[in-house]
Amino acid sequence: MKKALITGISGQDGSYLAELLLEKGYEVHGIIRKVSFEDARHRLMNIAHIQDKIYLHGASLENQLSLYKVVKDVQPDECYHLAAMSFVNYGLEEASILTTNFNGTHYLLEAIREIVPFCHLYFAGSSEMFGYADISPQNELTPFRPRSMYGISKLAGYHLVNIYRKRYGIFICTGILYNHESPRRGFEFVTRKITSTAVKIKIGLEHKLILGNLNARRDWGYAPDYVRAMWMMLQQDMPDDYIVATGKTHSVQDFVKITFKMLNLNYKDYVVTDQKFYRTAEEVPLSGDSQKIRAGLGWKTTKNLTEIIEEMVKEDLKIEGLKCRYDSSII
Ligand code: GDR
Repeated sequence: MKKALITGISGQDGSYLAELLLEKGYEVHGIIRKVSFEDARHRLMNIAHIQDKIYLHGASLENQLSLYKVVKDVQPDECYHLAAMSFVNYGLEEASILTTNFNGTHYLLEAIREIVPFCHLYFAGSSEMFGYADISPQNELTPFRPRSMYGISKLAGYHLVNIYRKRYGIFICTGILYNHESPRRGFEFVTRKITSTAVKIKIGLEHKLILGNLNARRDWGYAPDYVRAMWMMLQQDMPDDYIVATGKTHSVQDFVKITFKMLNLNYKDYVVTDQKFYRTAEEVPLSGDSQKIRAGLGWKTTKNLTEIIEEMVKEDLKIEGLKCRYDSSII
C-alpha cells in the first residue's frame, strides 16, 4: 500500500486530496498544527468525516524538527506540500508570510532529501507567481512577476524546489494553480464571502455585502478537479510543472450576479463596495492556459462556474440550517 503525506490536510485542497487518495487505496497521513487537536470541531471540520481513516501528525511549518520527525515516522512514497499562509491580500509589511511559506518548504525538502529521496513531491505553486503579468492567458513559459508577499513566497518556493530537482534528482512537480473553489473554501476568499453573505441576506441575518473591486476577473475552477491534477502529476515517469486552470475568466460582479439570482435576489439592492477591499494593479487578468496538462496528462474539469456556485450556495444554506427552496431553473 502506497503511503501519502499531506501538509495542510485540513484545508480545502488537503481534505479533497485525502478523500481522493483514500479512494485510490493509499494510506493517508496528514500534518496539522498541534493546536488543531484542541479546537478540532472548527479546525478539522473538513476532515471530520474521514478522521478515522487517516493518520494525523502534529507539526508546524515553522519547526524544522517537527517536520523532520513526521517524514521519518511516515516514510511517504508521495508527499503533497499544500500548507501555506495562503491569503493574498496581506500588506507588504507582513513578512511572516514569506518566511513561513519559504522556510516550511525548505525544511520539508531537506527532510525528504535525507530520509526518503525517492519520494514523489508535489509543490503547490500559484497563479499569483505571475502577478503583474503582461499577457493573458499565461502558460508555463510566461515570466513570473509577483505582486504580493504571498506571490513572492510561492515563487521563492518554486525556485527552491527546482534547485532540489536539478541538484539532487528529487522527483518534484509544481502545480501552478489558479483560483479553485468549493463549499470548503475559507470565508476570507471572495467566492465564499459572496455565497455565505448572500445566503445570510436571504434569511435576514445580513443586509449588505461589502466587496472590493467588482470588475476584478479571476479564472475560477472546481477544487476537487484541481487536487486530481496534483495526483496525476505525481504518477508520471518524469517530474514537470503544470498550469492548472479553466482558461475562462469571470468578474467578481458575474459571480455576485449568478449567486444572487440563484437565491431570487437582486444583487443591486445589497452589494456595496469599499476601498478597503480593493487591491492595486489587477489590470491584466490572471487566466491560465492549461493545454500542457490537458494534452499531456488528460486532465479535465468537471464543473462550470454556475455549478460550483450552486454547490457552495447549497452548503451555505445547509450551514444556516434553512430548508430554503430556491429556483435553480432560472440560472
Ligand atoms: P485570490 O483570491 O487573491 O485570487 O487568491 P480572493 O478570493 O481573495 O480574491 C479574488 C479576487 O476578488 C477580488 N475581490 C475581493 N477579494 C476578497 N478576498 N474580498 C473582497 O471583498 C473582494 N472584493 C473583490 C480580489 O481583488 C481578487 O481579484 C486565491 C488564493 O486561494 C491563493 O492562495 C491562490 O494562490 C490563488 O487564489 C490562486
